[in-house]
Amino acid sequence: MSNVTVIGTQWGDEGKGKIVDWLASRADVVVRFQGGHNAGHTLVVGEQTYKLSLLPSGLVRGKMGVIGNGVVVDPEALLKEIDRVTAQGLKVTPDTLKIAENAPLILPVHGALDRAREAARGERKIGTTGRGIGPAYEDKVARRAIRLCDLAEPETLDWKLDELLLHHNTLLKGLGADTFTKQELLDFLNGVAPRVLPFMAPVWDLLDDSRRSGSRILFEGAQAVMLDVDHGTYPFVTSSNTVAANAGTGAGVGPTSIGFVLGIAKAYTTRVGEGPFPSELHDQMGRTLGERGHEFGTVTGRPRRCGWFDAVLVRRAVRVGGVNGLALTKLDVLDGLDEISICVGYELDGKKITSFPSAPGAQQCIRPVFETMEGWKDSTKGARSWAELPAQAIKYVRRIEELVEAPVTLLSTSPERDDTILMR
Ligand code: 2SA
Ligand code: MG
Repeated sequence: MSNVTVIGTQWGDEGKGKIVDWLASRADVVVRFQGGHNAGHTLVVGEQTYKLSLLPSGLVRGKMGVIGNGVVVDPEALLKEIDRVTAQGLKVTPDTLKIAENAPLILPVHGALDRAREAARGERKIGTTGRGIGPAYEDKVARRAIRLCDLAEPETLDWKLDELLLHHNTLLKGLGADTFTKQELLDFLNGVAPRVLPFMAPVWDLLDDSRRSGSRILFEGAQAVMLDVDHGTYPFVTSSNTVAANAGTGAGVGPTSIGFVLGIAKAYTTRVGEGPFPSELHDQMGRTLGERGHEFGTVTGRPRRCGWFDAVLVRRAVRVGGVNGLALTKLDVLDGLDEISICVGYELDGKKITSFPSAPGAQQCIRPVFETMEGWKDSTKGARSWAELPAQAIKYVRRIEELVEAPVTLLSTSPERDDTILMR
């Protein structure tokens, strides 16, 4: 295996954690390149279940974990997560975890602003995780972020925080929320610095060395293409680029290092938070998928909205995301259903369309056009070879490949790492 980049092709929670874990055993370095602790990756290893938010999944397999500059790092959340997984028996040390010097930090003001804005939006809320992700990325682009390397120059924090607070306190006041003092933030930063700084490293340099020495790098995406700030269902998106191209920018490597792009797709569709979801099921079938698939957010515990597989959206994700092959997950959730539908197009103002519109108004009012297939009675759960799959399940997988115009290269049949079928 050369380098691999894993991205979600729907709205997140496609089961990236398990696939990344499966691939991590074949990689040397695992790199996060965007997002922050809004991600939630569940890894089941024997009796242990690890819930990771910010840490690269490879740490669970004893591989080096890298947090790239494209990630926004909440130092407090990072330390809590390190403590939690350490208590579960993992070793997270400055030798096994490296964090980019130029990674922007999430400060308590960011979470406060995120939540105050969401409350003020009322009905029009985005449904963010409330973790300060958006405001932290805004500060990066506005050139007022505090970055990890700034902790090593504490004398500069004073004026940097003045500039940052001028902006944030004005907004917080306008929203009727509590403001912050410079001293509070200084105490926060000086408090975390001694524990966080040892993980700081020139990640770009280290990854370039890895590449030259033939080490295999796995880039671990968070969220998904439909949540990409450019290509997703804007404004109901996260604040980073989730497409594979950003693995280069967000880690400090060139585009040729990204390797094979593996898109993860769930055999049906889920979404947490607000925003358009054409194939959503508001009936008993939607609830059945949610119950069988245990569809609750890893980070926030929010119930996920459920619907049929939307081939139009995944085809878009394949094309803009740069996907070479798909890993299809949670097929077993569909076991035993009489009929299964796939969204193959939409209707807008009485006309059939085969592409997802860009304008939010049109995205909200399109209606799905479904194609329905016969289901299968036998179980696919835990299948480890193609031959163990019911004929109808194979037909379903083949139809998805045709519709999304990408091969299914991996099939995941349970949360267990070894219940994975390599198709080609
Ligand atoms: P944010 O907090 O600014 O990134 O939220 C903006 C939108 O992005 C969505 N989003 C997510 N969707 C699915 N899974 C995510 N991570 C957690 C998980 C979610 C959880 O993997 O389970 O625990 O609830 C994730 N992170 C962000 C979010 O719902 C908004 O629509
Ligand atoms: Mg998740």
